[in-house]
This record gives sequence, C-alpha cells and structure tokens, in this order.
Amino acid sequence: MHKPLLFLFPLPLALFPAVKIGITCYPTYGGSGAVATELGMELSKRGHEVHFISYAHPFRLPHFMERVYFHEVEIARYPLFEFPPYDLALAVTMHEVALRRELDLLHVHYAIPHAASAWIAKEMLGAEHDLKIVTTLHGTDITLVGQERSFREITRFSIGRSDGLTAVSDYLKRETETHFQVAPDDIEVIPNFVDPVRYDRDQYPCRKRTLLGSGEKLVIHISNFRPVKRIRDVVRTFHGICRSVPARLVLVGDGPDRPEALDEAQRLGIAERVIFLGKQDSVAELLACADLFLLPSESESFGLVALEAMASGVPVIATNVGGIPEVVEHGVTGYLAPVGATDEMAEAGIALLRDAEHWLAASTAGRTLAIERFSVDTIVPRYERYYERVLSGAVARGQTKGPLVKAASE
Ligand code: GMT
Repeated sequence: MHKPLLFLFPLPLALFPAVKIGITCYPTYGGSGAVATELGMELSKRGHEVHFISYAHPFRLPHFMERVYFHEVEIARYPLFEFPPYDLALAVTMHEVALRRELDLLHVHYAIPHAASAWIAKEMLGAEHDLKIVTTLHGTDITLVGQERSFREITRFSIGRSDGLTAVSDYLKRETETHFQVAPDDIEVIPNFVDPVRYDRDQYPCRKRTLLGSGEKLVIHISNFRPVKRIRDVVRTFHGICRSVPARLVLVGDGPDRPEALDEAQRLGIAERVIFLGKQDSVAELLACADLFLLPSESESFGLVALEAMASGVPVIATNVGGIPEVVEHGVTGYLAPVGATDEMAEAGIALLRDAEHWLAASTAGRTLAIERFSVDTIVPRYERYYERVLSGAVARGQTKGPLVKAASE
C-alpha cells in the first residue's frame, strides 16, 4: 500500500566523535522507557558506547547488541527499610559505572528520581571527573507527579542542576516553564521519534483473520492502563463505533485500570467484541493490521503510541490535549476531540471506517507526517548535536542554585 521512502533513510553516521553515555530510564512498559531504549540502541549503531543503568533489563532491549551494556541496580533489603532506598542505590551504580567505564554523559529519562540520583552521582565523582547530566522530561514527571507537594522541590532542584534539559513537546516545555520557573532558553524540545522501517504495515502478514470475523474492522488501543488514559472512554467510543460498523476492540498492555475496561464492556453489553491481549513485545505487528487507533487520554505530553500508529498507517482518534496536537493533525491524520467527548470520537471513527477513500487519505497522511517530522534519522542526530553542545559547555543553563524557597501560595 505505502511505498517505502528509502531515500529518506541514509546509513547511520555519528555526527561527532563517539562518546560514552549512561542511560537511565524506567525499564517497564511505558513511553519514556521505550524512547530511552530506542535512543540508546540508535546511538550504539552510530558508534557511541551505551550503558543502560536501571533496576531491570529495559523491555525493548534485545539481549545482545554491540557497544550496548546493561548494569542492574542492586537494592539491598533490610528489615528496617520499609521503602528500600532505590534512588541511593541508583546513584551508587551511576557513580560506579561512570568511574569504571569513564562515561562522558549521563542521560536520564523521567525526572523523578533519576535526575536527583544523577546529581548525587556527579557530586560523588567530584570536580575531576566532569560528568555531564542531561535530563529528558517525558510527562507526568512535570505535569502530575512532579507537582505533588512531596516531589515538587526535589524535581525543581534536580532539573535545575542538570547540564542539559530536554522536553518531548512544546507543550511540556511550556508546562515546565510555568510550574518550575525554568527559563525558556534552558529547555530544548526534541520530539519523540519512530523507525519507519519497523512501523511499516506492508512488511507484516495480515493477522486480522486470527482476531476478527470476516468484514470486521480492527480498532486498537495500546497503553499502560493508568487513570490518565481514560480506559472507560476507549470502550465507550468503541461502543459508539460498533453500533454502526462491524468491529472489534483489541486492547494491548496492562495496568491498574484494566478491570475498568472489562467492567465498562460488560455494562455496555459488548464484552464479546473486546479482546484483551495483555503486554506484547511487537506492537508494530499488531498496528499493521489495525484500522483505527483510540487515545482518549486526560493528558498526554506527546503520545508516542499515536505516532507509532500513524507511522503504521493507522488513523488516530484522540483528545485535543497536551502535546497530542503536535503529533496528530486534526482532520488530516485523524481526529481530535475534547476530553470525554466519546460520541464525537465515535462519529469521527465511523466516518473514517465507512469511507475507504477517506481512510486511505488519513492513513497515507499519517505515515508521511511520521516520516517527515519524526523519523529516527532526523531526531537522533538532534540528540547527538545537543550532547555535543552540552559536552563542549555551549549549553549554559541558568541553574536553580539558590536556596529552595517555597512558593508563597503554598
Ligand atoms: O509521564 C508518564 O506518564 C509516563 C511516560 C511513560 O513512561 O509512559 O509517558 C509520557 O512519556 C511518553 C514518552 O515521551 C509520552 O509519549 C507520553 O505522552 C507521556 N505520558 C503522559 O504525558 C501522560
């Protein structure tokens, strides 16, 4: 269906001398861990040495890759520790790896607690080893968790002490400026990226027949099933769609709100139309046979999975919140509606699924936009250029060095 744009994918070539980079992320199912791991693997292909430092093997990391290492953070258990101090154990492993492997840079994904642990590791190293720290903000580390009273000051402090600070969307940059008083020049926006070769629906066999009845459309949602994803709205939107178009809803992933999906499907009498696949390694293969992707989130700083869907030629129906409009083009690559507007989202879904020409136009536009704006070959060199500027001292951040004052309004 879509012709591969091979000329857009030159062979990877590092833009500056190879460096040694430590990467810390949440290794479990989730966008920030996925981005961090894909970035590390791409950097290694471009000649850099990459050391993942976390409490478990990152879920998207295959077991062996040249120039890629994994260092597990060991957390000692002790009866006194009701809450084992992971942040300290992480700092110790970061310090140890930085020393032993002579790291140039630590790139941490998701501020809490990674940016604070990185700062401790840097302090432990002392001035002789000028380890640079880059923190990438992903979402709830700024918009939700970071603003909790108990985390706010440490988040502000540790992002202030990072030598480089990136955000995955303009929206997240604005949120960080507003809630943490960071100067606009101190935050570099580097959007998330996708590999258009992996997310190419034409390269996978169609598995629709194993999941659907004949003539049915495949509507899909992939997430970690947290409240912010509004799982009941996924099911309600699908309910509206399947009253007019024969379809099934495939739910991929797992998390605290998974029972809500089943409950809502039973309440609406469509439980037999909803298929739970749980956590899956290869979402590209599933997206390759999908007709529509639903993302009715309450908030989303970027929506990586929407980008992966678009690259796979799947039109996206989502909410008009956060950074989603920077990824999904309303009326072109999908449809954006207010939070909770499940009837409106269902109408938009029906319009797409009923009209083959309309669907193909949105599908092609989504893939083209994903390749043109968010291809791995465009975005990873932006990280390299940013690292180069941080390492050469060209990024001078107005750090939060003063005493940590509590906002008067609190
Ligand atoms: O911030 C989070 O809620 C977790 C994080 C994750 O690890 O899944 O998700 C965020 O980072 C992703 C990758 O940059 C973004 O695509 C998601 O939009 C963002 N989630 C939210 O903002 C809710």
